[in-house]
Amino acid sequence: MLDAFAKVVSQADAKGEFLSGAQLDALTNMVREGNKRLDAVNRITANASTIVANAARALFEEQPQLIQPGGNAYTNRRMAACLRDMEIILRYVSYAVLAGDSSVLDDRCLNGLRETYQALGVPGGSVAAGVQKMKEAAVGIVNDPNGITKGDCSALVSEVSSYFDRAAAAVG
Ligand code: PEB
Repeated sequence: MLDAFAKVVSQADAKGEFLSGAQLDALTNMVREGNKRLDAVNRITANASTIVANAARALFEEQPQLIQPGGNAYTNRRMAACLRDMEIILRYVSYAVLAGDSSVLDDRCLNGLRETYQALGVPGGSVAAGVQKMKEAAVGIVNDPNGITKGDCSALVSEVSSYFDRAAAAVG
């Protein structure tokens, strides 16, 4: 599990080199923009249950077969497992946003997840659709101009989006 700092250190160390100017510039920028990142993590974290519930509701509206008899979210047990899975994925995305690196998401959540879903008979494409809906909700919340100092969050938002895309691609 790496963060943006540990990542460049391990890359430089593997080559036996000092950190490059470009690497230091990128990290300096990350520190300078750090409050935006923390605000984004804070907003995703504070709204996690809303993000999960709304995404799940939208997913079941779009794919009602999931909640019909024989569907993969039919019965309370499976519904609970599904909501829990979405929450787990969102939690690891929030860690990746904080770390500025996807390795925590990759190593602890996505690694082997496709195979797990195949073994369980859970449709990965539907999980991916649910993750995309969480992305839309999270981006909307991160970009909400209310109650926050206005600034350019486009780079951060595209980074946040990339972690959701990564999760969706890992199972879809
Ligand atoms: C992954 N999900 C399920 C299981 C596991 C995971 C290991 C089997 C064990 C169990 O049921 O608890 N666990 C989960 C995860 C990590 C982890 C992400 C990462 C660290 O440790 N059903 C649907 C939707 C989808 C869904 C498409 C979006 O209709 C999910 C939610 N996951 C789902 C369901 C089950 C499951 C288990 C329904 C139960 C499957 C079953 O027992 O039939």
